[in-house]
Amino acid sequence: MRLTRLTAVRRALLVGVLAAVLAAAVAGCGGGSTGGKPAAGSATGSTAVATRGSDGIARITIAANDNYTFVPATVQVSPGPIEVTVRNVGKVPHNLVARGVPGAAVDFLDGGQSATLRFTLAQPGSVPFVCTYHERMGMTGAFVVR
Ligand SMILES: [Cu+2]
Repeated sequence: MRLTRLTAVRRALLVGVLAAVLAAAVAGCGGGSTGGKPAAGSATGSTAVATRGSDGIARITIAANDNYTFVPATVQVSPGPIEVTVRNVGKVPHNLVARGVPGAAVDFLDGGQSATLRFTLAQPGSVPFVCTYHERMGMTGAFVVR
């Protein structure tokens, strides 16, 4: 039915706008912006620092959204253990896999779901992470270890 279809399109657009607003709000709250150096391949590049707690573990929450971006897309962290919470703030399922790091993978998350994983980034350098389902749409990011 035509009317239903239009409503669905409107809803999809609204969800997209909300996701964009939310992404902007998250980026604004992070306070970790380093002056507009977007991550490669990300239209809405954002940077945050994973601060290390008194227990020696760095923590960060990464949102995955319906714009097929991670927020933040770039996570700066010192070498050592890191606990990453991935939250799907949209409706499209996403995962997160850090390349070449054993155990650094969050399986498929449906909209509204989140998962936390802990792994170690021992060596300085850049460790890319992707949503394996949307990597080709630019849904990528990186841990910058230094
Ligand atoms: Cu995805």
